[in-house]
Amino acid sequence: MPRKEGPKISRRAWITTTSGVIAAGLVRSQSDAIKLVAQEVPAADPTKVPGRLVSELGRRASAEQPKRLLRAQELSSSSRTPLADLMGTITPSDLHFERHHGGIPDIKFEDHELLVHGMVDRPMVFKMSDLMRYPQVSKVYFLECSGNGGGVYSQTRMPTEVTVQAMDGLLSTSEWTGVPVSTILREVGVRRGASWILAEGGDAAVLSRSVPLDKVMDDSLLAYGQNGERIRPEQGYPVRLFLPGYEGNANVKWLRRIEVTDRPTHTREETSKYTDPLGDGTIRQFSLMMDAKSVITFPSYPYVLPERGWWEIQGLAWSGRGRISKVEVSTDAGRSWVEAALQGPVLPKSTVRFRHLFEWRGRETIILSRATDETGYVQPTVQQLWEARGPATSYHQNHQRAWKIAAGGEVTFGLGDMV
Ligand SMILES: Nc1nc2c(c(=O)[nH]1)N[C@H]1C(S)=C(S)[C@@H](COP(=O)(O)O)O[C@H]1N2
Ligand SMILES: [Mo]
Repeated sequence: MPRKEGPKISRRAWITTTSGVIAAGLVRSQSDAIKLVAQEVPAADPTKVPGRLVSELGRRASAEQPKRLLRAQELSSSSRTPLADLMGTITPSDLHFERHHGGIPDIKFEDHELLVHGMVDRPMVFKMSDLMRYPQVSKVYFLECSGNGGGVYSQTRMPTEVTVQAMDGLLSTSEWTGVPVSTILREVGVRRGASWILAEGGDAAVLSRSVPLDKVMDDSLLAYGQNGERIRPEQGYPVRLFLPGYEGNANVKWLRRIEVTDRPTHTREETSKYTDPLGDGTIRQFSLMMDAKSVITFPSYPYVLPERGWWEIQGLAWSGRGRISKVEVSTDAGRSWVEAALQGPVLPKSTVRFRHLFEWRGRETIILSRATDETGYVQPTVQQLWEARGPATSYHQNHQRAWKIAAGGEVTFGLGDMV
């Protein structure tokens, strides 16, 4: 191992410094000494030098620096989770994908207010301290933007050098903590005849969406916690609406108002956008459910299989309708399928990791995955999706993905070979 030249620190200097006596001229403070030892002698046997001491906040190993992939167009911006770099199912909070229509507002926890009104007996304003007094729940759920997978390719443009992150990185999974919306709606008393709510965000986009009351009363949360700490500003601090299994857009962040109504409000986000033209002149509206989907994260572009032999295909599967019941994998371009192992626990409306060991014999092939959920819904092929939905829509692209493995081991996006 080549060693970096640097100021020499003797064992004696270190010991003297940590005991509180400053070694003359060598280091100025105890923390400097810790830094010097850690940085200047990287190749030393770690059992022969003292290690770094405690810190208030943890950090990643310097060689492990996964990053979100950014896109920004004026005020509209997004960042994508590096799915292929992660393990298990939980997304580290600083790698959760983001989608902001008007940037991230700077909201103070103490100042934030949530107004709940409309068809209710007692309109109320809740401070965060009020919301936090209600019994809280914590649940693991995925969140996916309905634009995930759209935009990267189309029927006429099928690039091969696409990463999982660029294609499907608008997907993350967290443990969300909050109070069920049903608790708060019982508090204000929903009037007979009410059937929808309008949820409104306190950001520069004032993003607002209509949600059926049934869904809201079923399993929706006012989420103020994410993976054990308060929700991040990017995810809607101090509180967001969380609708398990529903398209990302309806999960209104920085939530400031809920209006109980007897019809959908037809906001901008559910008329000009987040609707799916079906190609026959009609348009699908309120396509809120995220249908079952799976992606192979390994092997995927830009990975190169270094040698033939046994490799474990891995990926993620999820469904907004409930649990994933099985994931099948094909290693021969969809001619035959085998059931992959699911790495439990298999939670409803959450991601599950699947694995399948396959022997790569050094021949060109295409690998695919196909998820089925507990309702019997099967992830469609891209042809089935285009037939049902037409070519114009870029939302809800949940069809099977394909990776092509070349004879040399190079892995590229293989959907172009499947259509
Ligand atoms: N108030 C508000 N809520 C919002 C948005 C927004 O821009 N403003 N973006 C929506 C979209 S399109 C998605 S996909 C999700 C993204 O949530 P995340 O940034 O926590 O991943 O939030 C939704 N909620
Ligand atoms: Mo989104």
